Amino acid sequence: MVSHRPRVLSGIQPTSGSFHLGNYLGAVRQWVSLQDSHDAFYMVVDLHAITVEQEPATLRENTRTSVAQLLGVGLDPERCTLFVQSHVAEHAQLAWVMNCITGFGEASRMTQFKDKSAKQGADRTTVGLFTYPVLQVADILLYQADQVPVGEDQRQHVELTRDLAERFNHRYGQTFTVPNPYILKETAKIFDLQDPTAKMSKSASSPKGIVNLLDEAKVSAKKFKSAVTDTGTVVSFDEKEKPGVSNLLSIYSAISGRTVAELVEHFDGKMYGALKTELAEFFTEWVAPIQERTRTYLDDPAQLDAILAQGAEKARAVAEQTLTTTYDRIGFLPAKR
Ligand code: ATP
Ligand code: LTN
Repeated sequence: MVSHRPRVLSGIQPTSGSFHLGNYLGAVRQWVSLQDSHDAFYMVVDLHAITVEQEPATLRENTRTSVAQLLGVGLDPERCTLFVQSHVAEHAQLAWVMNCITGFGEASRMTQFKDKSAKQGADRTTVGLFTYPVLQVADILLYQADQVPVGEDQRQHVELTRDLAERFNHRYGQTFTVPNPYILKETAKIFDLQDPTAKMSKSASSPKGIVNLLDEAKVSAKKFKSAVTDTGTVVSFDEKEKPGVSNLLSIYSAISGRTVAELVEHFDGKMYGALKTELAEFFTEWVAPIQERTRTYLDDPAQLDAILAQGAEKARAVAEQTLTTTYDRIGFLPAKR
């Protein structure tokens, strides 16, 4: 069937045993809702994960858990193409081509690379980490994606994708769709519960401010209850003056579907403690079915493998076409078999 729906593509790294609320609210939740309106391609980006050191058994396990969680939060393999990046060889192949049209200075300006490499130190930073945004460019362009649902921290990488697509098209003729970022303002950046000026991140120094979807609900409830809040007592939304309370309100609003204004009214006359306790309770109920469904998928590895095999096949069909055209445009001889 020829699809006329716009295409979306996104990816998430299997670098941890669980997604956190930032991953879910910033990106994955949009993946779920876009399945119905868009031709959707979603992948677990294991090639990206090895840009920092990974233990093979852990990588394998985290990849499976990532896929199971994506299904657990509502991705439906009948309505989207769900696959693992390394199952489609074209990602690495197109990445090489993209590396060859990327300026060294241009790549050096990527803030995520600068942050991560500064944290790790030069000796532990790999060339793979340096060129990781270019692999992401290839991920997106291979599928001719119109939109890329991600959190705010990925905006620069989508900008790079646009620049490289335009550059290639200009040099070699129209080949790639120039994509747009799809970033929802309300949840573009979820903050750490202990340091509400820093983004919630898998690689944060302390786990206390990170709410993981697969943690025991009791553990997460405790994290909400001990979230750092601000001076004052009135529950109101003010990201500058009250970053802690505002972050909790954003989270509560996003998972409950109630607007921030409604919540502020609801907490009128109550203190911060009431917000934390209620959010902890709401989260506990909300996360239970997600955990349950994730467990069901993890308990059936054969089904998971079958879903991934089907996903990779659908993804390859698109990726092969784009790579063949790209190779031809560049001037590579066609491989006769
Ligand atoms: P790391 O800290 O190791 O970079 P991460 O926690 O940022 O990892 P990724 O796998 O890099 O997780 O991100 C997956 C998706 O989640 C991306 O689209 C990213 O923009 C989004 N995301 C990550 N953290 C947040 C956050 N705190 N708020 C909103 N979106 C986020
Ligand atoms: N770099 C992204 C993950 C990622 C991605 C992609 C996102 C890899 N390839 C393609 C969107 C489209 C990150 O979350 N760190």
